[in-house]
Amino acid sequence: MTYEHILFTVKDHVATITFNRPKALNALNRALLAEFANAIDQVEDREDIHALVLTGSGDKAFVAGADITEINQLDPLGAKHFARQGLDAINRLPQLPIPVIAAVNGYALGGGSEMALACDFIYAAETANFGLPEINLGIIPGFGGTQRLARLIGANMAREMIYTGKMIDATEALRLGMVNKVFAPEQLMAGVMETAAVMAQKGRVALRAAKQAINNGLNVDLASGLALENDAFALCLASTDAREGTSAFLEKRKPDFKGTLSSS
Ligand code: DAK
Repeated sequence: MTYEHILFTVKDHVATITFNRPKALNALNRALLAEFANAIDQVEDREDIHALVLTGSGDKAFVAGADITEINQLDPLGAKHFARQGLDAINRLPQLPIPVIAAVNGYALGGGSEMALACDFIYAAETANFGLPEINLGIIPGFGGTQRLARLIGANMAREMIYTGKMIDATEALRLGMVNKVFAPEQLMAGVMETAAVMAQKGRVALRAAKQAINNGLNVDLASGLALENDAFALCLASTDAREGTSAFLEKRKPDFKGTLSSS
């Protein structure tokens, strides 16, 4: 597939998807979402990709939401199709076996905030703004915002943001725990890539196990979550990486992780 609305690059085991409709502040239209889904397929299939970064083109926006021109034309059936297309793609981010960082370089509004919230964590430029302004359009967040925002920053702060549609800046997002780190705009990608590179050197089996244990554990009670962790831990010990990591420590050398199970 040739991409028109996104850029897809891979360097040093880190893939970057850049939403690339700067004239529309990188708004998510159907064509972009189809390309995004295709790029996620590639990320899932390629074992040489150990981390994924999402960001936006230009210095103004990460993603200013779903494309309002398209929403304006949606009938209920079209809305269902649009929702499925967007939700399928966005919901795959927490399921990917590798860490996903949102590098929020400007406006992350509506579907843009929801895209960032589906990532493992968010780094932001000082100039970033977050919001779920759907209420101003007579709709509600439809790509998971009511659920993921409330789980991340608490129901009351999520209610205030969603009921008022007001934006918050990067400093406030950091205070609320929505964002992990804030950077000067020109430092953002370097900061993101530094963390992505650290994660990319770890064993794939352990990274995947940690991600699944955290994400699946958040949806269940503590005892069930601890049982999930236990299973995930056992899986790590079936990997060559666990033997390599512990041997490397004892032999005082750097581990060389292969990301495979012992039997493969
Ligand atoms: N869609 C389409 N075009 C957009 C856009 C968007 N979301 N946001 C900005 N643009 C376009 C503007 O129309 C303008 O185009 P031209 O007039 O130059 O042709 C260009 O980008 C630059 O924007 P502005 O001139 O407005 O720039 P400003 O700096 O003055 O303002 C702004 C920046 C981000 C504050 C403003 O553009 C703005 O408020 N944008 C809209 C933000 C918004 O409301 N986003 C939420 C969209 S609703 C669903 C599931 C999910 C969703 C929908 C359905 N289903 C379950 C069916 C998701 C909904 C949303 O995300």
